[in-house]
Amino acid sequence: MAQFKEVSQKSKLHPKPEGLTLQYGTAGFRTHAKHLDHIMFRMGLLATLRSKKTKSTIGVMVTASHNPEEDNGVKLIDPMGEMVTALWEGYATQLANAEQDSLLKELKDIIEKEDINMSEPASVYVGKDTRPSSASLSQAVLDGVSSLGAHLKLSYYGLVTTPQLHYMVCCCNTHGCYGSPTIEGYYQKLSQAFLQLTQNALNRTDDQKRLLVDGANGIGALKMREMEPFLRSEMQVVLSNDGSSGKLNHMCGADYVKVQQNAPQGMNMGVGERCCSFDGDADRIVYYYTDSKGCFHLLDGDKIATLISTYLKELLTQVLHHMLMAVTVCCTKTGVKHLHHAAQEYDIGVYFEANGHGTVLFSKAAQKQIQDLVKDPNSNDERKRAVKLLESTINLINQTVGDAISDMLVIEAVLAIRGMSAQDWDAIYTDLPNRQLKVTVSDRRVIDTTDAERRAVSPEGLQDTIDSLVKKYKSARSFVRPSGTEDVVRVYAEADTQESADSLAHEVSLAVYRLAGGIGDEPKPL
Ligand code: G16
Repeated sequence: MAQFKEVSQKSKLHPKPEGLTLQYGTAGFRTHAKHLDHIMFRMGLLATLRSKKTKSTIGVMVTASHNPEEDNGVKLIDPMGEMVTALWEGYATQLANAEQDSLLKELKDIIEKEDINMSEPASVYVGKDTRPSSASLSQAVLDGVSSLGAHLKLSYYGLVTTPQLHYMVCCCNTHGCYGSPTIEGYYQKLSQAFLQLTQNALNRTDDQKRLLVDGANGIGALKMREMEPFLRSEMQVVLSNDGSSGKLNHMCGADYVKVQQNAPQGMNMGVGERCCSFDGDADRIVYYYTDSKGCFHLLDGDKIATLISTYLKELLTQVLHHMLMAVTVCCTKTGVKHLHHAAQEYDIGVYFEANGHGTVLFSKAAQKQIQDLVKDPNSNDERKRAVKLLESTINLINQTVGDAISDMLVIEAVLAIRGMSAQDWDAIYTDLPNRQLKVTVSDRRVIDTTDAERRAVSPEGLQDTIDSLVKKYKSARSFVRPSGTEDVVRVYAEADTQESADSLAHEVSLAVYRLAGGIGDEPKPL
């Protein structure tokens, strides 16, 4: 076939370094950018196959999100804007690791297994973040897509946030039902919903509308600037780390703030002022403020989930007063794809990782019920208001994936409607002092976990050691798990005081280092 001939020729321009193997991880392939050219080309091929198979538009995003600037990565976006299925993650790994001379064989194997009709048309949307390597790597994706070229619609969006690409893929495949599949359509949909919601907040001063935003020196900063005019004067954004000078994610961004429990560089925080940080591709957000004693307070994904779910519960109580409403808490493995699937099991699923990655899902039935209630002539004023608020909240949320800009607007609207400050929000509950550390080991896969990654089943003896260390401290817990995006093991510890949490985290890190093949220097006390 002519198509395969072209693949064969073009793939020589994107050769695979012999012996290099990579795994499609928590959020796609992610490693140093210099290892990724062949991966990008091949993911272009795979996205085209996935599009032919599903008869839908598929997205390919070139980004490494929170990772350092030298890294890069790629992930595929399925038709409804969700992460690609586990089966296709397997194909991605299979294709990525095929040596140069067996690439066509592996490609044909996938076509055969999936019974793909190669004369079907294909449509692929490609986007990239602001990393220096993203320009040439996204070109490699485009080469891959176009080499399987017949009946192809290839749309290259250039610089976009990851959630914007998810949104556009979903809009395209729902034929505009979810919104208009353009960046402008995204700004319009979200800003209209935001302006409708904030109409319900009376007499806000300019100070109350003010939000300090750390753009992580990434794409989120650019897109926030683009969006500002759409928000009229209902939000006063003070942007720092906007990419004009600093390095991506360096001493700034959501991951830095969450892990360091400290303000990013370059942000001038007044006492009690609301601040937030995006990550490198703007799919995560954390909030924070400092109190009058100069003490830093983090409002992470757990706090965001609490704020949004208590707000939704309040509205639903006003709308459904006589009906039973249960709030269930469910834990999954790390990775939004796991949380997303769990959230889909409910009428309304609010999911957030502590690192600030999350969104809210409304089932079709729940959305239909809310739409019917909007039209119900028998509603009293309180109920009408609550239903309208719910409707606008649904429109403001990017249900395809966690989205820093959308989440930020939801949080700002909820705080405004409820007349809450950052301190009021923080007071909903008190976090135990905690600490997160990383340990480098020679092969992080030696750590295997169970119970939503809360217990380690291998290497032998590690969990027993953790259990006995935890017993030494008050109100303590500690978990270890291999990262899905970096070559490290993550350690989490909490206890009654910061000192205890730090000491437990250090002791557990040492246990990981000793029992799981640590490399480099032994972890030092904090
Ligand atoms: C990705 C995933 C998240 C996950 C994060 C960190 O986020 O989408 O679900 O929490 O990686 O994973 P880990 O701690 O295993 O390295 P992002 O924002 O980096 O794409």
